[in-house]
Amino acid sequence: MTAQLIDLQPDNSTLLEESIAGLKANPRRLPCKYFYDAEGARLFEQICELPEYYPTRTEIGILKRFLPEMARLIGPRARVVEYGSGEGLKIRLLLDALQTPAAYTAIDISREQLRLAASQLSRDYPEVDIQPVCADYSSALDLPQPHHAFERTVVFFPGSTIGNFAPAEAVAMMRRFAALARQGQQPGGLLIGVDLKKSRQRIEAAYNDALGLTAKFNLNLLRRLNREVGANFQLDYWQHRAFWNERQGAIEMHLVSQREQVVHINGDSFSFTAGDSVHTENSFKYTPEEFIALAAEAGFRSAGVWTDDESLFSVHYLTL
Ligand code: AVJ
Repeated sequence: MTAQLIDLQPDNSTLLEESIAGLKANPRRLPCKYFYDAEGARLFEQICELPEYYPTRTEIGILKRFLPEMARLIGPRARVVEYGSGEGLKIRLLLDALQTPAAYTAIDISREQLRLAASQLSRDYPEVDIQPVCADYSSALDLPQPHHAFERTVVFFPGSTIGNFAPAEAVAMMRRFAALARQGQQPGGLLIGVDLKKSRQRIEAAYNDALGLTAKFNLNLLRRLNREVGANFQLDYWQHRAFWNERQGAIEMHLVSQREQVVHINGDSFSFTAGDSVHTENSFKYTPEEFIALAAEAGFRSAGVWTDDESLFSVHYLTL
């Protein structure tokens, strides 16, 4: 039986308010968490299959190779809490490797994708207490307690989604993970995927794919604002731009206005000239040492770091 989905999802008024605040800010920005409407979630799944987009397949390779070792470090009867569960593919690898996992809380902002993933997991893992929670996890959440007894809590945050948060926000978020990892009879930990620094060429190719799916994914945010909050963006007046910002250690995605134009959203109007940009996403990359230092600020210490043969991506296990 599928557990009832707990819906803490913000409504359209939050989307409207945050978007207007971002477009009034200098520099202009829109929150990347809003990429993931049904269409955006579908486009992101397709991005993960692209030859240029190395993170997903590389992380899955690392998990497949090293999960037995990771699972030994985690220990038996764990409750797993995943932030940004998406399609629910990676959690299967983790549940398969863990010794008698007790419960799985899946948190995601994309409601229909979450509902589908949770029902498939409940069917395939009947002995695990599956709890889908639809929410924006960028601020603190009240999570449900599992129905099953568990020994420790492990937070699972794969995909390098931590890179979408600026370092200070990433520390704040990991402090919340640390508090969660203290729940249970034994101290738990954080299993987290982190994209590694590498050549500009390799990173920029991953965010400027030849098929143009990343551009579509970026532009879909404007389409969503048109549909859900009555904005009137003209999609063909905007262009996708992604570049590696060496100083920040992040790839930046922007939408660049191709001409002079005015956009209306709910009584506000926004003027753009050709070349004006709206910053839609940061994706920070870290060396293992940089990330261990960041996690230490949140109270974690490194229990293991695994990478692939090309040193493209890393998975860390951090304990309290
Ligand atoms: C959601 C963090 C995995 O930053 O690489 C993919 C999203 N943006 N292509 C990333 C994304 C553009 C992505 N993560």
